[in-house]
Amino acid sequence: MWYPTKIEYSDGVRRLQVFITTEGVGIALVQWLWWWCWALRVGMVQADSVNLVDNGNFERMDFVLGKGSKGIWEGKGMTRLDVEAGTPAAVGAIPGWRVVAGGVQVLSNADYASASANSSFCIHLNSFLSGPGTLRTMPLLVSPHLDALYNLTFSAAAHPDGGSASRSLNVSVFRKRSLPETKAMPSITSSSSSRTFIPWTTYSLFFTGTDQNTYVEFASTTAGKYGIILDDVKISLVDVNVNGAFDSSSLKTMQHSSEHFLVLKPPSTAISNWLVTSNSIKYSKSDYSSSEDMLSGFVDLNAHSSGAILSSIPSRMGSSYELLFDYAGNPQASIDAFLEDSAFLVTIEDQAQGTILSSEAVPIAPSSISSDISNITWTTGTASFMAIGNYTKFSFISQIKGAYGPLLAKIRVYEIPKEYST
Ligand SMILES: [Ca+2]
Repeated sequence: MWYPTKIEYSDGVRRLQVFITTEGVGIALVQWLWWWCWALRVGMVQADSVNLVDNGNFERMDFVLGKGSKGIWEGKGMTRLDVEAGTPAAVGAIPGWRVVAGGVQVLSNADYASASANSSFCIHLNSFLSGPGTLRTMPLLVSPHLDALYNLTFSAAAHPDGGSASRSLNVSVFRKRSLPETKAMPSITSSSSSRTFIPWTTYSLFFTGTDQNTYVEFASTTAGKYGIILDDVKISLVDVNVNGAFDSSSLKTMQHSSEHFLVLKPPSTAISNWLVTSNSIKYSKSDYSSSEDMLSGFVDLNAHSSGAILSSIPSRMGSSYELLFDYAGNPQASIDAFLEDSAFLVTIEDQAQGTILSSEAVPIAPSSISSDISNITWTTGTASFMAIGNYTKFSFISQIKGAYGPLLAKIRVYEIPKEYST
């Protein structure tokens, strides 16, 4: 069951929307709403796997709670820490966040059931000393791309220990050189006094990027000692590519060779949504250092010689898209291999007609290639195109000879919406 509630905020150009789910079904329902919402737009989407909010799940803390702990800011009662604005703890106790008004509390799951099973901490947006508090992210890890759509999700619930029956919260998105967008979230009703069965709700909002520094703020608007508890804050690019991070595959176990990769030959579709089209490539999911998201996989376009991979996305005729891809040279390759003008080609074509929409030769400077395979420096490349059909395919084709070639990771495609209405 879900509330078909859609609340729109608009400043004329940018628009923020919220979809509300009931408790319990959380992520699955958001996912479902997500597909439902997007079915009207482009048919098939998947959120980017990278969270742009540093420490969005509040699991990294710069103190220790617990009996006998000796952290810098030791928690009162040992399982709770009050963090007040204007104190050193406000900018240090919760990495990636700062308390900019009032006070908040870090709560341990030793006392309070968290929003997800593997969570140890959540945040109470009120403190006993200051009442309502305001918690703000540091600038997002990557500035959201111009006109690309982003999804902000978070879990919230009423603090179970006491307080008013109805709790409220404002969520704001701040972008440099733009007016902030603030959304008053629908009130949360206190329905449980149990610390072990907290009815968490997952919220989902959308905003568009501006290529500028961006941060997000959660401000309690609930008076008193008890307000809303918050966890699992995530911001992801709305990505129309499927499995661009290469993190889904049919390979049940990664049986690595001594060189830490699997060789895939045409017509392998072992990496979900990707087809190996030429020669052979190498795939790794855990070794080397992947781009941004350590859980993602990556490929080396060369296994024995220059290989190629292909993927396809649903597209809308006349819509513009941006393709982003992270690349690097394999440190094990001979430097001479990368002296060519082009390390690999990125070719985008309409699937039905075969019309080339974009073709780009990407060089990799030998000086940019890391010497250490555990610390690869990635570069983000871009290609843009306008779709002319319902499906658009794109290929990455190595131009390097030999057994080590261009590495690819984190391939994302986003539509540049003309209008954000659904
Ligand atoms: Ca957490």
